[in-house]
This record gives sequence, structure tokens and C-alpha cells, in this order.
Amino acid sequence: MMRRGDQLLLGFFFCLFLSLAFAEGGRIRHYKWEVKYEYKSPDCYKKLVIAINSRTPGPTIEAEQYDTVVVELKNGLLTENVAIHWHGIQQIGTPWFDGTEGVTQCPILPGDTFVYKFVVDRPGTYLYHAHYGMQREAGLYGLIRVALPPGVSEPFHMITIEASSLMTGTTKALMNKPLDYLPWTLSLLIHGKGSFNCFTPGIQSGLCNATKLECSPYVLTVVPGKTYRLRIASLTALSALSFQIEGHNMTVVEADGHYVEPFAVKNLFIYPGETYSVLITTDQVPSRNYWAVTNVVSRNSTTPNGLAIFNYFPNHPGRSPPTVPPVAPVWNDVDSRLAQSLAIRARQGYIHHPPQLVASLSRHRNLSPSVRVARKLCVYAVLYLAACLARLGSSVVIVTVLVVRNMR
Ligand SMILES: *[C@@H]1O[C@H](CO)[C@@H](O)[C@H](O)[C@H]1NC(C)=O
Ligand SMILES: *[C@@H]1O[C@H](CO)[C@@H](O)[C@H](O)[C@H]1NC(C)=O
Ligand SMILES: *[C@@H]1O[C@H](CO)[C@@H](O)[C@H](O)[C@H]1NC(C)=O
Ligand SMILES: [Cu+2]
Repeated sequence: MMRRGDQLLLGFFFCLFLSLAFAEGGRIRHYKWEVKYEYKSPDCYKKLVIAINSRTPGPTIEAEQYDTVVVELKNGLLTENVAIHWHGIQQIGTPWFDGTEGVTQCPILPGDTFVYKFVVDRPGTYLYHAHYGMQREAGLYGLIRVALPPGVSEPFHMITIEASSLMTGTTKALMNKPLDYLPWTLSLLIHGKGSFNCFTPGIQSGLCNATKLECSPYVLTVVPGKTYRLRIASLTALSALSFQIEGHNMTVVEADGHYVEPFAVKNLFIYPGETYSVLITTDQVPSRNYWAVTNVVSRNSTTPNGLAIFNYFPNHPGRSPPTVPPVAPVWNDVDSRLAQSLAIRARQGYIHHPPQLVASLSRHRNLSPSVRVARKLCVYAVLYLAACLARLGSSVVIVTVLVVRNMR
């Protein structure tokens, strides 16, 4: 018979072992970012942008369901605070990492480093963006891709490769002018590249050069005869957009982190803060490239279209398509946008009902099943040891275990 001290010690190590073995549901995805102002010409017009590790959009966070994302964020802006919101991430159990400055966290002061740490518990496409002042419009944003864990497959077929496309715009606020109340979008960016109209009256000469390599269109390279999943997201200020790829229909399969019943569209309408996944089959004439186009809808705007190149391998990625970019739907065509909204239906078999009890939600949703099992085993082990020490025998343990089970 072991002495009491030994039993306690054994129990302690047993629990320690379990908690170490199952500590995190998935892998840790560690990112070290520094946020800084830099001069860049994303749309050919040189301006100050806010970049993460010199990039805008910032690095794409790539994780699997139940992984823990750790972002060590250094604010290198010198005179401005920073906070980053993880758009679409539920933050169950970690509301203080939601990143809404002044609501769930104090801003990160210039020179300070803050470590965000949260679990991505749903597969899907999400965003991150600055949540302080107009920093989002200045380029502080990026994508979050949460894949399924190994061995679990998506509810659609023939995925070969994933690509992504993130639409944003540059706004007046970025032009070193006094901020207008409405940050009109002056150029549309696809994955951080666009083209400003360098003939706009009043712009500083020498700062806009439409032939710079830095602002050549974003290129999405694909292989003929495959089906691709394209993740599309928008963070454009105050602008609803249409997105299309010349000559290709798209099948919508995901909206804002939820699988939807597949439906086909020629134009995808997307509003700021939304994300979609679409499937595109590269079944067109393979000897040329195609245009990907985004344009403002729902407002009679003069914003130039955003253009990217849908490049069929092995054509040269910089080769312009031989056609003019497809025309966009007219800005006040409300019916098509309504039709898309009405077509979005939750995918059967993947419907997540709201939890019945808020209390149970806050306690356990954030943990992976293995953590829950480990936690349960720990409780049982401690109860067993306690009962042994109290020489009360196993019946008490069984009763207590039953009580604990019912409490859950
Ligand atoms: C624009 O950029 C191109 C390529 O970098 C350069 O050759 C040209 O001189 C520039 N034009 C002006 C007006 O600066
Ligand atoms: C796209 O869909 C439309 C309407 O269903 C159809 O007429 C057209 O042929 C399709 N285009 C391609 C390239 O599949
Ligand atoms: C949209 O704006 C243009 C000028 O930019 C104007 O000519 C046109 O009439 C406007 N359309 C509508 C429907 O208001
Ligand atoms: Cu957001």
C-alpha cells in the first residue's frame, strides 16, 4: 500500500502528464509580426501604407481546425496605437483577444508588443484587420484560412489547389488629405494590387506611374482541366463589389465560414467583411489568359475596375488577355444581388444549431475533444485519490463520478 504522500504525488504527475499530452487541441501556429508605415504604390500611386513585415495584405494565416494561432504583434507605428480584429473567429473562451480596441482590449501602444492567442474552431475563410482609426484602409489586413484536420474531407470534390483573392480599395483617407467623412474608394485592389487613375486632377505629379512593376496586376496561375477552390473576401470601405472571371462560372460552396448548398453564379456580389469560397473549373481555351474583374455596385461610382490576370499555365503570367475585360453588372441591378442572397442556404448535414445553454457554451466549446477527455480523466483521478486517502472505498468514487457526469 502506497503512502498518502506518494499517492498524491503520483496523482499530481498523472494530471501533469495528461495536461501536457493534450494541452492544445491542435498545432500551434506561431506568427511574429511588426506593423510599420512604409511607402508603397499598390495602385501605382505612391503613398504611406501600413504593412505587416513589409507586406500588405499581411501574411495569410494558415491553420487547421482546433489549432491555436499565436500572433506576437509589435506596434512599430511610432505615433499610433494598434489593435487587430480576427474577423469571423468566435473567440469562445478568449474574448479578450477579439481585437476591438476600446471594447475588448486596450490598444497596443507604439513600441509595445502584444501576444494574441486563440483557437480556430471552425474550418473556413476568415479575415483579420486593424480595428483602430482608418488603419484597415491603410493596408493593415489579411486572410485567415482554416483547413479541416487531416483525414476529414470537404463536402465537395475535385479540389486540386487553393488560391485566394482579397479585394480592398484605396481611399481618400490614404491620400494625405484631410479626411472626408465618406472614404470613397478611389481604386480597387485585388490582393493588394490595383490601378489608380493617374490622370485624376490634383494629384501630386511624379507620385503616380501606371507602368510601375510594383502595381502590375495580381496573377492567379491555374492549370487547365482542374477545379480550383478560390477563397474570396472583401474589406473595401463602403463599397459593395461584383467579382467575376471572364468566361468562367463559379460555384459558391462556402459563405462566412459555413458550407452552403452549391449554386452557380457568373458574378459574385460581395460586401465588406464577407468571405466566400467558390469552385472554378479551368475548362476554357488554354492557350490564353483571362481577366478577373471587380467593380463597385450599388453606388453610381466612377471608381476604376480592379483587374487581375487569371493565368492558364504555361502561358506567360504577364501576358494580357486578348479581350477587353468583361463588363460589370450595372450598379443599380438590385435583382441579381437579391437573387444571390436568396440562393444562400445552409448545407444539409453541416448546420450548426445555436447552443442551448450559454453557460455550457462559454465553458467547453473552445476545447478539442481530446482536451475534454483529458480534463475528465483528471477529475476522475483526483476523486479516486481523494477517496482512497479518505479510505471511503470505490462506491463513493462511483457516486461522485456519476454526479460529475450529470453536472456536465
Ligand atoms: C514610370 O516607370 C517606368 C518604369 O519604372 C519608367 O521607365 C518611367 O520613366 C516612369 N515614368 C515617370 C513619368 O516617372
Ligand atoms: C455559365 O452559366 C450560364 C447560365 O447557366 C451558361 O449559359 C453558360 O454556358 C455557362 N458558362 C460556362 C463557361 O460554363
Ligand atoms: C451615374 O452617374 C453618371 C455620371 O457619373 C450620370 O451621367 C448618370 O446619369 C448616373 N446614373 C444614374 C442612374 O443616376
Ligand atoms: Cu471585421
